[in-house]
Amino acid sequence: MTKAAYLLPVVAAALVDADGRVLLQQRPEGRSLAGLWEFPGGKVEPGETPEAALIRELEEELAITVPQACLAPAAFASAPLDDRHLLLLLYITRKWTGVPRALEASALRWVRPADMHDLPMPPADRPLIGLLDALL
Ligand code: 523
Repeated sequence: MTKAAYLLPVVAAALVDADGRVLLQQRPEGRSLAGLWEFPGGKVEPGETPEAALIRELEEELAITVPQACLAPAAFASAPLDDRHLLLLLYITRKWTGVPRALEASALRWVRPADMHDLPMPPADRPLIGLLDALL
């Protein structure tokens, strides 16, 4: 029997500032996709809703709090990951409390969507740039 397709759900946020720039974080050394600039987020754990997972990840990674009502589902993209498919769900938010700090990433950067094309980004994040460019 062929192996069933296995989707790995991952949630991420486009945090948008007053100038229309979006926060990207650089994946640290020693992790998969090290050095690439990603939308902050992570895996949805078993039993978690995607929104709860994203709120948790943003607290763990950036020390910010995002109210669930401020998370707008925006787009999704997929990319092969080993023998699975990563399914990346992107939410846009313009409201949070706290100042983002790189608790897990090696660096943070506010970037205009048009300038993201020049940055190395994970394969699932890259297709989402065009949407942000059109929306922001
Ligand atoms: N991505 C990804 N884009 C993106 C995020 C937040 C995550 O492509 N914006 C990928 C990177 C990993 C997987 O999704 O392959 C899980 O992300 P994360 O940050 O939870 O991964 P790690 O580093 O905790 O787990 P490993 O992949 O095992 O290193």
